[in-house]
Amino acid sequence: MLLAAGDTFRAAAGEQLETWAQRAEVPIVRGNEGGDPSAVIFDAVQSAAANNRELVLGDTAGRLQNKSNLMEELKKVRRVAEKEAGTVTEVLLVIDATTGQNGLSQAEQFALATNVTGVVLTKLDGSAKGGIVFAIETQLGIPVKLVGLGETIGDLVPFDPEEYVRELFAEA
Ligand SMILES: Nc1nc2c(ncn2[C@@H]2O[C@H](COP(=O)(O)OP(=O)(O)OP(=O)(O)O)[C@@H](O)[C@H]2O)c(=O)[nH]1
Ligand SMILES: [Mg+2]
Repeated sequence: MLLAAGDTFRAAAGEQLETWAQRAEVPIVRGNEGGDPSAVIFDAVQSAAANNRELVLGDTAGRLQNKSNLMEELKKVRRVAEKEAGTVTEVLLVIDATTGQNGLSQAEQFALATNVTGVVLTKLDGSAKGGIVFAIETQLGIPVKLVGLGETIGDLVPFDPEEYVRELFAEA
């Protein structure tokens, strides 16, 4: 595995991912702040291929789904990832549990742009329950794959639908 710091937009994003790379003991490829995220992903795929690393996990900057230039940028990331040795196997959309109904249109637009294969539902450790994922799964057919239950490395875990539903109906 290798991390690719494709969020070149937010100043601290590369730094943050660097910390996660150290925690996970995996290499990271970073680019210049404000640079083309696709270039970072391209370099990361090259580096992975050269060093026999099977998986590249690329981060991208958060964006609004109605900013068409930013959605084009995301499409380009996907195209460039597949240019040479790379194959895109998963495109994960991170949604936090406090997201309301606009999460559906968000997911729809991201799915159109990049063919999202799964949702990561974060912040389920808070009071929000993330009910928006029902609409995303039934209307768009995008499954939840991982959930976030906190801020440490062990807190991102595979989604367990039965446990989720049990928690949903548990008394507060
Ligand atoms: N409690 C809790 N905190 C979380 C969870 N997931 C992420 N966070 C925290 O939320 C904050 C924002 O996380 P980021 O990963 O920077 O969020 P992001 O979606 O990448 O944001 P942008 O890159 O700005 O789009 C950080 O302090 C994380 O540690 C979670 O599941 N539970
Ligand atoms: Mg981020």
